[in-house]
Amino acid sequence: MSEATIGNGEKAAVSAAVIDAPKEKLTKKAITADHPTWCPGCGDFAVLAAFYKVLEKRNLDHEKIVTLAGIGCSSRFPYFVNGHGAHYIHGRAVPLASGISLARPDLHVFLFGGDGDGFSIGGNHLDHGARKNINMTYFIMDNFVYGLTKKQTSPTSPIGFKSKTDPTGAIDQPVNPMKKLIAGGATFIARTHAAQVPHMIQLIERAFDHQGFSVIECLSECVEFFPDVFDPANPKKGGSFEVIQEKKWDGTPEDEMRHDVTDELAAYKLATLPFPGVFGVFYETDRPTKNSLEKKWIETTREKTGNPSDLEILQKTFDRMK
Ligand SMILES: Cc1ncc(C[n+]2csc(CCOP(=O)(O)OP(=O)(O)O)c2C)c(N)n1
Ligand code: SF4
Ligand SMILES: [Mg+2]
Repeated sequence: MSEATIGNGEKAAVSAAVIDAPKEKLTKKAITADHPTWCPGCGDFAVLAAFYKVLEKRNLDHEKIVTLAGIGCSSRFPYFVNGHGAHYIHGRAVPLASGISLARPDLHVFLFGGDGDGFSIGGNHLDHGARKNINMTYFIMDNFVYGLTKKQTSPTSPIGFKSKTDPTGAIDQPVNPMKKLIAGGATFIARTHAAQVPHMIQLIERAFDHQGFSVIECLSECVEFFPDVFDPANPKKGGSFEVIQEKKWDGTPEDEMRHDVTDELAAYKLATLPFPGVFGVFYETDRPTKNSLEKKWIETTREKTGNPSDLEILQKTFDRMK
């Protein structure tokens, strides 16, 4: 027997055989769960394929993968990934993911959801996850409609969109996800398209490598209730997929024109481009995560109180409640 560190820093006795076992390669077969129940042609299939690819490529420890979601077609995502996961309350996935990320910083927390889940009922939670810079990778499948509930106007539906809630056409100004995320304080903000699998993979990997609240908005077509809406950004359907050229800091005159991802105002300017806009990383900055700040605070507090164990703290709390 030997010792291993568990979540709260305490030591647990584990069999040496478990520690020394060679790590098995993470295969697509191992991470695939149920057969996806999306409509044939739904953009979300491509997102799932891209995600599988990232997990395989990064060969993450299988037992450390967590996928979470709210409610919606897109939020069914965790069902299709063989790992820890939860399909949670509509709009409340960010708080759930925040708790898991803060309590178990050793886990890889991936959050998935739709435009309704993230920008409507969950819009407030999105802002707070962003400003607190809680470490997670949040992938929003934006189809400009409520798909699961069969075609209601969503916060990203364009003005004029006819739906069950706006039979004569939407009249409200849509949310601009990039602007919302910049203003909210997210530290990694990017945009992609479900018809661009290599681009999605690249962005998921960058978001995963980023320490903090990283969010990707992905235009993912609902073929059932808003077909063809993203064709203007799909070269296979006559559109153009314009990728942000990031600064290389190589001192060349062309570099002057390229985008500085650390420049918040430049990111905001990109976000004002008319639909379908541009794709890639809009903004990335380094700011301490709540995970690291909280860890420091917990350690300092523990030191001041004689380094009690979790069990002792719990016992004291119960004693106080008596
Ligand atoms: C508290 C609550 N309100 C409303 C609903 C009904 N509801 C379920 S999914 C959904 C919208 C889903 O839209 P979106 O997040 O865009 O996901 P999509 O289905 O388009 O992928 C709504 C309103 C619910 N399940 N719970
Ligand atoms: S209703 Fe739309 S979003 Fe839902 S599975 Fe079907 S195509 Fe996808
Ligand atoms: Mg939607």
